[in-house]
Amino acid sequence: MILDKNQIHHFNEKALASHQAKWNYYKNEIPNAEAIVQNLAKFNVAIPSWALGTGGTRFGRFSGSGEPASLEDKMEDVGLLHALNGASGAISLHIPWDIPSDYEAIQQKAASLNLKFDAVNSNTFQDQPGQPLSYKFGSLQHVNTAVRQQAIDHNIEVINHGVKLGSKAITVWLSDGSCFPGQLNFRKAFQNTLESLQAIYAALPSDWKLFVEYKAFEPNFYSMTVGDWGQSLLYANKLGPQAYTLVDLGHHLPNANIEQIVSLLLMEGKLAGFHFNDSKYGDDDLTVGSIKPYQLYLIFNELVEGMDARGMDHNHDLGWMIDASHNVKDPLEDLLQSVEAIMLAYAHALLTDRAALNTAQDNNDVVAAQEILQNTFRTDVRTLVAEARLRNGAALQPLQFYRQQQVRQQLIKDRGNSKASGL
Ligand code: RM4
Ligand code: MN
Ligand code: MN
Repeated sequence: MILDKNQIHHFNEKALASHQAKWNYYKNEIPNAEAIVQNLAKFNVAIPSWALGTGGTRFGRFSGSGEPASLEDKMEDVGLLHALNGASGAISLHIPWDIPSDYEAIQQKAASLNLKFDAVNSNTFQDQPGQPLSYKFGSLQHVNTAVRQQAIDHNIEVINHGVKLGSKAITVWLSDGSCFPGQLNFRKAFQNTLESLQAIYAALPSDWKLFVEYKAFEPNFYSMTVGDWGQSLLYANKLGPQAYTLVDLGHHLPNANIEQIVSLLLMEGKLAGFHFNDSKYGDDDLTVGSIKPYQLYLIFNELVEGMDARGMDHNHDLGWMIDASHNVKDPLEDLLQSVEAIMLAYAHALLTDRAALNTAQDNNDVVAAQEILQNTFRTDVRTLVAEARLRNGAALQPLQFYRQQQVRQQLIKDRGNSKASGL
């Protein structure tokens, strides 16, 4: 389903007068409102192909309807999101779930939907039908060289798919680890993983990046071989300048200070980017900003501060992606909420009075520092985000548009009860 931009335009007209009144107020109220809107209008967050279908848990999966069944459908769904919010102009593919049959046709489709291909993802956390060797006891860490080689070859194949689509990065997330004390020799598992990653790194085109994603636990419950940012950074540093640490918000132990982790990774020039989601207990994959919006702002505050300190381009120099999968929501509605939450946090970070915060920090004025952050967070920036959408020709109120125009019902009509492939 391809959205007609005139429909969006028509829809916006009804909300325009009220929006203009708010924008006129906020552009006088907020000192750098215009600059913030310009930054927001340039910002894009990639959508992972596996977030477009209803996810499941190990207890079951309650599929939705009208879900995308093919890569083409998935791209159309992201195209829909991008038309609605003007900030979802990239899709991230997972191999082997999304192997294109005709690269040229896929590239043309991407161009027609105004989409780019974000990082490609490898999958050595499942066994695929017909796969000769099993990943039950790990992939890049495996005690058997042949299993490691199979996993290396898969990652190189993923890079080759990505090259043909114009991706510029591969994300390696490993489920490797152990479930019981004594199962693994930690040092050997690390060394095997490092050597395997080195073989993958050697196959990287010179303008590519390799993202090493860490996760504290699950599916292994005693040790994870890339378990935290320290281990990921060890690999990234040993691999070389094209390797970076990728932060997935849900991959930390509860209460981890993610904003501090981000700040130091940026300082070292080793932050790859983000997988956004939110969590209450673990890797819950809840909607970003739905549980801890203040933490999301604090993270963005460090991101903007650190990127500006290094003269980095906010939109291009880090990888921004959502990584979530839901059981109880329409995935497209959820993704609209996700992008909105990210844009709000980014707007708040841009709004933060950096000079005043520096002064407060230099004077040990704890109260002033806290006031600056909390006043910023309590400022309503929704109108700025809407204004950025309007300038991009997107919908002033994406979710309302989606519901009023009955987009899901239309998708069900077009696709029937199809269920997304992937997770
Ligand atoms: C994992 C991890 C990866 C993604 C898979 C589907 O939990 O976050 O980024 O490849 O899920
Ligand atoms: Mn992730
Ligand atoms: Mn995850």
